[in-house]
Amino acid sequence: MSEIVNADIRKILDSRGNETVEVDIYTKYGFGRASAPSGASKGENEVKDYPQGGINESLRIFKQEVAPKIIGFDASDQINFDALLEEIDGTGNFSRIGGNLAVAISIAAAKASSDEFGIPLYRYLGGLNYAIPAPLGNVIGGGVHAVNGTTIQEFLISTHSKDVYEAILTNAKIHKTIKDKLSKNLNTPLGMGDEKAWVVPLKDEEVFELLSGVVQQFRDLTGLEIDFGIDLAASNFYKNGKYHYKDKTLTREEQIDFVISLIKEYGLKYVEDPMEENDFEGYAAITKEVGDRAYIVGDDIYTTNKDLLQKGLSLLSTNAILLKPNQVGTVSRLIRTWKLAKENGLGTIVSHRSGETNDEFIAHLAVGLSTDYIKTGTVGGERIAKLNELVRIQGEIGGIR
Ligand code: 2PG
Ligand code: MG
Repeated sequence: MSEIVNADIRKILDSRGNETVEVDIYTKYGFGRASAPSGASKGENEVKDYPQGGINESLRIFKQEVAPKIIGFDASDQINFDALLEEIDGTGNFSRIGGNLAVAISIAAAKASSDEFGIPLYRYLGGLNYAIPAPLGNVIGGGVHAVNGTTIQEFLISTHSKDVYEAILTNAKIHKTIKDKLSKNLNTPLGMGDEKAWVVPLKDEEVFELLSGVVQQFRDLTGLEIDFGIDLAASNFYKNGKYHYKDKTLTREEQIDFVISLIKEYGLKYVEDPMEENDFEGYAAITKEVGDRAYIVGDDIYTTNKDLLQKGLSLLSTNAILLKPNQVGTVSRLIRTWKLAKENGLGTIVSHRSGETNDEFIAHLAVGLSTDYIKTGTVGGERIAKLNELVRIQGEIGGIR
C-alpha cells in the first residue's frame, strides 16, 4: 500500500517552448514527479493533449476534481488508479480532462509508488524481466519537425553495444560527423529540427546516400552493429490519394514499391509509418515482402491503442509497434497494448515525442518492458535526459541487446 497523501500541479515549458503540465504525487514515504510531452506529427486516434479550454482547464480539473479523489488512493494499485482517472474523465478518450494531464498523473503515481517501496522504477514497471534497449535516434529530419527539410520525417540510426554508453556515444558521433560532412562537402545551409536532427534542403534520395556512407564508416571504425532506419510519417505528405515528395508524387502502389526498394537497397532495419495511417493493407503489403529483413513499425496507424493493434494483427499490417504513453493517457493502457504485441511476437519500441521535457520516465519504461529499441534522439538536453538515465540504469543492471 502506498497511500497518496498530497498532489500538486504546475505549468512548465517543453522543449518547443510550449506550455505543458507537471504533476507531483506524494505518498506517505514516496514522491513522484512527471510531466507530459507533446507530438507534432500526431496520429488521428491519439488522445487529445488538452480539453476545450486548454491547459488551464486541465489545471482547474486537477485541483477541483482529481486531487480530492486521488488523495487516500493506493498509488501502487496502478490498474485501478488509472481506471479512476478514466472514470473521472468519463469520455473514454480523456477528452474532458486532457491526455497530457492523465499521463502526467498516471506516471507520477508509478514513480511515487516505486519510491515508496524503494524499488527502481524500471523494476517496478517490468518485474524481473528487464533489459536495456538499443538507443535509436533521429540524425537527419524533416516533415513537420522542421522547415525546408526532407519529406521523410526521420532518418534514424541505432548502435548496438553491450555498453549502452558506447552505443549512445557512437550515435552522437554519427550525428556530429553528419554535420561535418554536410558543412564541408555540400556547402548547404544547415538547421536543426525539433528532435535535434540536422535539417538540410536535400532530396530524400541524397540523404540516403550520405547517411548510408556515414553509417558504414562507423561500422568499419567500431566493429559494432549499427542499424539504419526511417520514420516516414507518411500521413503528413499524403494528400488526395497520393504521396507527395519534394521531387515526385507517388500513387499508393508506387509508394509500396518505393519503400520496399529502399529497404532492399540501403539494408534498412527499421521503417516506421511507411503508408498513411488508415491503409492497414498497404502496411501489410510491405510487411509481407520485407518483414523478414526489417521492422515495419506502426506508430500513427496504432497510436498505442490496443483495439487498433488488434486490427493490425488480424491484417498482418506490421511486425513491430511504437509505444508512446501520451498517445493513450495511462501507463496501464500502454502496458495492455505492449502485452498484446508481445503475445503476438511483435517487436516493441518505446518512444519520445518531438516536444519533450526532461522527464526520464520512458527510459525506465523501455528497460522495464525490455523493448527492442528506445527511440529518443541522439543529442539535445531533453533527449539526453533519457539516454543518460539508461547509462545510470546500466550501472545497476548491466547489458544491452
Ligand atoms: C514520431 C514522433 C516522435 P511526434 O512520429 O514518431 O519522433 O513525432 O512526437 O511529432 O509525433
Ligand atoms: Mg512516428
